[in-house]
Amino acid sequence: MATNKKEHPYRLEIPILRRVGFDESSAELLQKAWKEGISTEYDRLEAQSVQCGFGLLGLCCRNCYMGPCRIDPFGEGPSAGVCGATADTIVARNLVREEAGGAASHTEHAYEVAHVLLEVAHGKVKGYRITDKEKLYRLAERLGIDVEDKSPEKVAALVAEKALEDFTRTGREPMNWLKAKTPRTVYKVWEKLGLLTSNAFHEITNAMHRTTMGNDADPVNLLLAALRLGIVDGYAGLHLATDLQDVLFGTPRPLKVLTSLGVLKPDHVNIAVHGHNPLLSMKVVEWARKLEEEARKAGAAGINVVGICCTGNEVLMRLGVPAAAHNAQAELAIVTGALDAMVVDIQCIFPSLSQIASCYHTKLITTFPYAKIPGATHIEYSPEKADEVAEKIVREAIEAYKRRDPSKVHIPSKVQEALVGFSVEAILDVLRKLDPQDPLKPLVEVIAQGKIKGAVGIVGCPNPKLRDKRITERLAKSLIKRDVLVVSTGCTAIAMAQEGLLKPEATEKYAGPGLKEVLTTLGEAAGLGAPLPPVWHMGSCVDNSRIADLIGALAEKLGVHPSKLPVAGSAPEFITEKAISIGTYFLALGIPVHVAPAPRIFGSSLVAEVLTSKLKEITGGQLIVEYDPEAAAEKLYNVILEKRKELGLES
Ligand code: BF8
Ligand code: SF4
Repeated sequence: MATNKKEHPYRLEIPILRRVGFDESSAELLQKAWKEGISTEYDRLEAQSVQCGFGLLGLCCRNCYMGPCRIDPFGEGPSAGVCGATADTIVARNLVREEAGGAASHTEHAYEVAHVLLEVAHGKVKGYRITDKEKLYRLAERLGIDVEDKSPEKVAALVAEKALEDFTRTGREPMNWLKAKTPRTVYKVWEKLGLLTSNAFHEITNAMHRTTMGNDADPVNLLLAALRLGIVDGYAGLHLATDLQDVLFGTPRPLKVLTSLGVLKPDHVNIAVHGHNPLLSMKVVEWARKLEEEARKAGAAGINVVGICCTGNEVLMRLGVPAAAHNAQAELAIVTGALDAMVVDIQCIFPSLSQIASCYHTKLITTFPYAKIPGATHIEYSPEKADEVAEKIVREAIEAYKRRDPSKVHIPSKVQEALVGFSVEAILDVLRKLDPQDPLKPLVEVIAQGKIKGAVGIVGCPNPKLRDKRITERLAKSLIKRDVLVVSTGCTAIAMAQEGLLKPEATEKYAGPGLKEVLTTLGEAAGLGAPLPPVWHMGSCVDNSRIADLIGALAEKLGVHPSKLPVAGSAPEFITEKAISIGTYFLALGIPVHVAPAPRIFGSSLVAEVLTSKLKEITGGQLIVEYDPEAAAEKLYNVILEKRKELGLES
């Protein structure tokens, strides 16, 4: 059993844990973990303190074996690496490498989905089908495909080929998705800057190449490469994944769902799907439904699939599968002792899960050939074997259920309701009730009238370094109070759902008067009999593409560059390299982006200056770093007011 001998500040009584800032369920389970001698991410974080100052500033380079080299931020020690690389070069190179990691994650995810769509179109893979034909045809038209008289399969094949072209193109033609989905005003800016990328995989390879020892030492040139990676992440990652997943699995529509760790059921076989790729999680849900009877034979009341992280969001948004946990609660989901299997695919899966699962009867099942964890059971997924694999996984869970020790079970009682499923299509459906011909018009009007001041996308992860401050929830509340609409994706959406911010009641409780009025009108139009919630859940992290689509639609409608709109982004507790590349995509689009913790750029005054200030004149984007939620809300609000003023709108 994993123990941590050191006494830890988190090892406190539940009331104190709550007072420190943990949500009720996490507090209960942290204390259970402590009593059982299990170390969690918070213990390991403590063991890592104090974290390296060179690393935090981005001033450490390990890119060759003359190093590792470090630059002294105080100017007393070395000012260059052995090769002569300066702080500016090292910081910029490190940023590019982080983004290459992020963009590689999203693009490979999208690439795999594109392959499956092609195989489905050719009838080679039987486990999947084309679900949203309307979206498929719309997408095809946007990509310039002639769809007339073509079957869905034929169109799907052509769309999938267009997608795969964005990873294989040898010429300099811009990526298909970039051409199809970039707002015209943005496209022109990028064209001038030489940012129209052609081949996503080549761009990532080039990023690794140019940052090796003895290549690109020009920090400004490296920052342009960073923007290119953001654009690759945006189109060949986020947009491509969302679009094709909607085609295969359906575009989300509003759904009432349950969230929080309390969605685990004491009398059911509990299976958590964790990771990112819906190719697997959708199948697990399907097979759980098929094998209910077997679960009953094993003495359970049924099978309860719950979601964790982004693949959880995928099945939450499309099937209403309850979202049990965000990333910072994944370990705690096992600590409940009630989880029979946790099945994981790719990304954001802590290796610690294996060690914690070994303290219980929980089966940790890895499925992707490039994401294995020592101690886990590996059942390898492939699109051809999707059904077979999902069936086997569910059977493993039923077997594990028989070994569950009831004396070790503690499921927190709190369950929170939420309204989710705010795809752009779903939002337009609601708006169409107010204006069937011009659905965006009512939205533009309420913004112009100042009833809604603007919108902020609060996205990304919960970071254990900042979790006890609950920046995400506090930032959201503060913005809503100021009549700013919040849209959300990823784990932050789960955290805000747990806080009750995705319920109509939250509008009554937290929204400013203008926002409340608008959400009430929209809720009535939607036939909800209650206001829409003040936070709109738009999906997983790849679904940040939906936010970009909404911004793009508004910008095109008004004929302005997105940087003119009273909108901003925030990743208030981000963790991953993926968050860095998503953030850069939005910076490239011209959107102000708030983040915490500080990205590792502050070791270079040049890089910091460009991203926090000069970029405004280049793409319109601006990086804002702020750890305090109230101050962050104030800064974002001021950015929104400034943009309103520039548009000639009253504040
Ligand atoms: O892609 S929000 S912890 S699960 S990185 Fe990871 Fe962050 Fe969660 Fe989703 Ni996104
Ligand atoms: Fe040091 Fe330069 Fe090698 Fe980096 S590339 S480790 S700065 S010598």
